[in-house]
Amino acid sequence: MFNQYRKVNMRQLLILMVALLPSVMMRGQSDLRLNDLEYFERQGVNILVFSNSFNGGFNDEKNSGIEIIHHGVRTVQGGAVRLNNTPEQWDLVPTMTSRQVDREKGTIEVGLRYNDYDFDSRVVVTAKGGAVEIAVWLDKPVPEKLAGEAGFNMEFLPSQYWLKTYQVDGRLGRFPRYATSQTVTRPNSEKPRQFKGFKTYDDRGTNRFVDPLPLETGHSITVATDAPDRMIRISSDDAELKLFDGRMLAQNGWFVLRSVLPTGKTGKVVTWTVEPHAIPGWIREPNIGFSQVGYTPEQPKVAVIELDKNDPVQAGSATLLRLNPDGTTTTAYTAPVKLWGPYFKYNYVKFDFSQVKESGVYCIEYGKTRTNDFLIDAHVYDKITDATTDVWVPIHMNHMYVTEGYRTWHGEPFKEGYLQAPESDHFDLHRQGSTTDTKYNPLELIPGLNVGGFFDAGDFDIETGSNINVVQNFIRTWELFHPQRDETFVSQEQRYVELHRPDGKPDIMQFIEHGVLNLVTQAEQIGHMASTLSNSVLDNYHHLGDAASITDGLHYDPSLKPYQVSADGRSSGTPDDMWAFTTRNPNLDLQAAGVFTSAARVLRGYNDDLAARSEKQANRLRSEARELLAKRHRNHDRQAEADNEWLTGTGDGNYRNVARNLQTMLDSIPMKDATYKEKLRPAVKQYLEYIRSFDRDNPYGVPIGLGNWAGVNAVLNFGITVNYAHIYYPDIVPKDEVYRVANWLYGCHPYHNYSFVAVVGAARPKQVFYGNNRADFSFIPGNVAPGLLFRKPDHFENYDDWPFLWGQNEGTIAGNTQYIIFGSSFKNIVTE
Ligand SMILES: [Ca+2]
Ligand SMILES: [Ca+2]
Ligand SMILES: [Ca+2]
Repeated sequence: MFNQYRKVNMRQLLILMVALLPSVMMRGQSDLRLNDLEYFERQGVNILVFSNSFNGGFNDEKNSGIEIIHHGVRTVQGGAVRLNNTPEQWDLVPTMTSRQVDREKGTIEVGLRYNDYDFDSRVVVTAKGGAVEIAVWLDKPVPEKLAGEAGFNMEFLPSQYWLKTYQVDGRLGRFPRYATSQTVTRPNSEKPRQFKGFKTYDDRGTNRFVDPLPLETGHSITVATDAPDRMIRISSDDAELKLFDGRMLAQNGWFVLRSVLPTGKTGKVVTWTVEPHAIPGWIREPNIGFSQVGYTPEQPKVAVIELDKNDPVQAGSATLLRLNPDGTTTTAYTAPVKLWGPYFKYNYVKFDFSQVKESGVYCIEYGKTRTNDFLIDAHVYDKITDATTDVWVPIHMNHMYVTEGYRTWHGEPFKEGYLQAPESDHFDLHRQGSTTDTKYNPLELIPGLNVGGFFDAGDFDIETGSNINVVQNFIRTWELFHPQRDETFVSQEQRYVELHRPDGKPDIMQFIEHGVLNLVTQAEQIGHMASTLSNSVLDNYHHLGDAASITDGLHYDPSLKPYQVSADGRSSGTPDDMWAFTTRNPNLDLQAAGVFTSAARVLRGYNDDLAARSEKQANRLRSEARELLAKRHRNHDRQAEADNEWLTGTGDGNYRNVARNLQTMLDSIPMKDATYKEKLRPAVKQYLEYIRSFDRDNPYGVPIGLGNWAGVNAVLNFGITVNYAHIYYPDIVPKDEVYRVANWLYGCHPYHNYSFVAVVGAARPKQVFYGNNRADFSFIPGNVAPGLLFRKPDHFENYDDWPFLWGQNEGTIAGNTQYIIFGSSFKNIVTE
């Protein structure tokens, strides 16, 4: 069968096209064409023009502007008028003011604006044969303040270009594996403003910022001269092209190609011709999605095969191969694949090998593509939560020294504690209102907050909402499963955690205690819940490395000079202390009260003092919050009524409504009488419809998120609800339904077939993504990736060679603790 990724010669291709594939001939033309989805397309090349625009929240997320998806991988983005040689995440981004698509002319034009500088430009992209022309137009000259700073930039993904060669005006070079090019410093006064006036750098009192020098300068460049799938030719007659290494300033920087806009000029000021090489007849290798963890003998086993739209799907079949202990490989099962159909840019077929039940080592073959091996065995799911509970979670314990064998994961962070945040319109979506809502003055130390709590993964703040979720997840895990597992030594007295050292106490109880310690202390010291305990300065928010080195551990004393340390060695003039953001939010207080009540219940007999403190704060916060909310004229009763309408059948309840509410209802079954459970039955029946609606929605049968965050939380929530619907109503929701989310997590998903859970029993887990090790190009065992990030209009991706994109690669403390519930309940069902 002709269905694999191959570099075929044109003659072979023509024969095949004529014989088999009239549709390939239509699409195989070498010109870029503006397609119905408003991007430029030829086989192997997609050029997107602001299908994804810069979003204000986190500024440059390396997901926007002009982007190139090159032979299936998004390797270029950030094409826009920018104000820096190598923009960092918090440098200003342009607002897209207009986007016009002219099909007749084959152009896309976007208007870009920098409000801070009253600076407008237009970028016009036009298809010209196999290339696009990108032109920057100005109606007014570049503002004086941005002269020499504003330019047109495009950014190249380092992990796809490093060690590949480039050629600039005939001179050869190689993209460096690590950033080691040259820089200069310039006065801060010349630096274009950054996000809300914050600074990404600590200039150590020099009043100067670092500016990278170009690796090369010229009028024509070919990148990846040695790799046809990555090769791009770019030339400009009217502007100089400069190649920079964005990693000089920030590890998450990309290679940047840039032309500075001329000053004093209007009209068409910069013109580039950009021609991504297309491998003739390129067809993407099929992505065979399956569970890398494997399958139990009796469970349904369906691989989903993702196919290039130019890959023929008719009449194909797939084979399950058995790898025998004597070194031979035999065919265990062969069957025709079943067409599911198109979903966004690819076609999907399914291969059902459920009838193979013999324990053993297998792999799947489709055409010339063969997967890695996997197991069919009764025990494949036995250890799916161990890495998360034993490794990932303890490493994310804040205010502790955490060690494992010979390795210290981090020292004790934030020894100096937290200051009352002053009024601030801050970064990371935080804000402190005009009053503190506390007895503390701005920048006064709030005592005792540096205890307990969990890092918010890629950053090191205590997001209170997430920490509440985390404690709730642990409490649920404890109350449902009572896991006695003890693989972690935790001493609050020594502020010391050691992995793989049992200490006679169940780890989950210690995690609950650790989370509650921070939350209760917040309630006691602040009087209510902080929205977050976070960084005061942007130059330590983006910290990479040991959390203990984020701040200097010394109290900030404004009477000292910056970087000066007091004679007694206990304070410094460096304003790096973390802040507590304390604007009162009674809804958050109510959530905390809920978790304190549960915490008091489970901690009683384990840590009576903390249980009593929890209960006291629960009662106080609850009554105060209700009073505050009543004053704000919120009508809770009406909301509760609306939430319950679907249950009694008086509302407009359809199954999506049910989906929103069912988990809460299932959770209360143990507390209610039998009639309640009976009353829920129609809702559970509707929920089964909802579960099965995903079989029509997409080829993978789970809710797939299309937002800026890939959405593993929604998938896990779905999985947990399916599990509990099955546990309480096995006659309505059959056991076969519970495997959907496990399949998705462990490799049956678009783009690649790696497990989203680091190291978990999987033959091919993801290897590059992060918790609090963002720059390590590695993983922390047990981490769960957000998953498949959707880029408009039709592209899913999950890089496994570039960690930094939070929407696809940042495992979070809330998501990972949800995974523990999902995994624990799933294991119980499977082994029942
Ligand atoms: Ca955060
Ligand atoms: Ca323990
Ligand atoms: Ca300090």
